[in-house]
Amino acid sequence: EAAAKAAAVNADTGAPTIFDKIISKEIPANIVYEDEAVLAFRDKSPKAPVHVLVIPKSRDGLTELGKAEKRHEEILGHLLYAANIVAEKEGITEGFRVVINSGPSACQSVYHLHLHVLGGRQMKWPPG
Ligand code: DGP
Repeated sequence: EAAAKAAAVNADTGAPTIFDKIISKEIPANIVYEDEAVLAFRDKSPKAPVHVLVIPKSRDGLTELGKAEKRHEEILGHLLYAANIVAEKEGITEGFRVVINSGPSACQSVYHLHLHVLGGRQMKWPPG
């Protein structure tokens, strides 16, 4: 099954990810918001009419949320606040969802912490 396959294939190795190349603008991304600490860009495989990823520009050990330490509190708050700025900019104020997949069992595939901001359609609960 898909989750088991992802768990087998993807694990946190600490290696650089594709997001480093997006941050350095080496590969293009459709950027919707940026400030000194975070970058928000459209997911290349959108799961909703609005699907934006919000990432810290400096990974600083935050390969996944499960690796968060006390020193990351400020950037974690900054990311969540930026998610709301993205939602406002995208006009999905009637409702949106923020998702963080942490680790293989959650199907995380890119090991640079990222928030998914999803909206523009009715969401279902519980997620799969
Ligand atoms: P996750 O499964 O939570 O690790 O989500 C990773 C997301 O990253 C996934 O929805 C697809 C997206 N993604 C992967 N590579 C790229 C890329 O090169 N560009 C963009 N825009 N999104 C990417």
